Amino acid sequence: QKPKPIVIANWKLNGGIDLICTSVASFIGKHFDAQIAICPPYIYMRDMLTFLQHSEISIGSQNVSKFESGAYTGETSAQMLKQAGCKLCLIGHSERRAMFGESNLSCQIKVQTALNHGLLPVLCIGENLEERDANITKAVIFRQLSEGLHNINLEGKELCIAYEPVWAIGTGLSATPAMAQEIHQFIRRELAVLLGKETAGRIRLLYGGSVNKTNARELLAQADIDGLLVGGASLDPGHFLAICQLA
Ligand code: G2H
Repeated sequence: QKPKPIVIANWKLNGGIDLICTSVASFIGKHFDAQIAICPPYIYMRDMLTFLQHSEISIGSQNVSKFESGAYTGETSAQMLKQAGCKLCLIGHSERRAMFGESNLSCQIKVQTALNHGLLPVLCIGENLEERDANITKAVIFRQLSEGLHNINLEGKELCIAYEPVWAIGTGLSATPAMAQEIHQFIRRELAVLLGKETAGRIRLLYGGSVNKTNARELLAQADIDGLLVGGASLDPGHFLAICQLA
């Protein structure tokens, strides 16, 4: 039996008051079979949390500091996010790895920090085109998992893994459902080795990379795909709503 699906919108550095208003209008009062979350830029979180407080939508962050507090200009801590009402945080998105120096080690610290403060960490992993062409996709993913989850104890805690092949992000070139399933199955197997079979079975695995309302259903139908991480298509609330209703 598959766990409850989860669909997460990642607005990245996009959105504004208009998108907040249309999203709230689209989502309020709706029931979903899946868990739905939106990760807006930090500055919009409070508005979203207030407007969506009586809805089924959770709010998440696109990043989290590895530090607790102190002289770390520009950072937002897990405790602050939790206290504000956030439920989850993305960690190690490929854009943060590629452009902001995020490493497997910093991801590991962030996963632990998020867990310590009761946030659901969504650890993002995936190979780039060069790595896929060099046939080292599985080695890259294994390393991201084993280093990113090193010494993490998930007893009584929840974790999600988002597999996002970098070549599929924002390109319109989604992985085929079969390609995604092959890697998700590999991830599930490696998680079982790293964390035990029972834990691996309850970690929800999300696919991300050019997800839209046309490919969402078939992706979700795969045995090891438990959810979706949606970027570009989530900036159109009607489109994102359609994806959520498929889950
Ligand atoms: C991958 C995804 C959301 P998009 O980054 O995290 O973006 O759906 O635009 O490929």
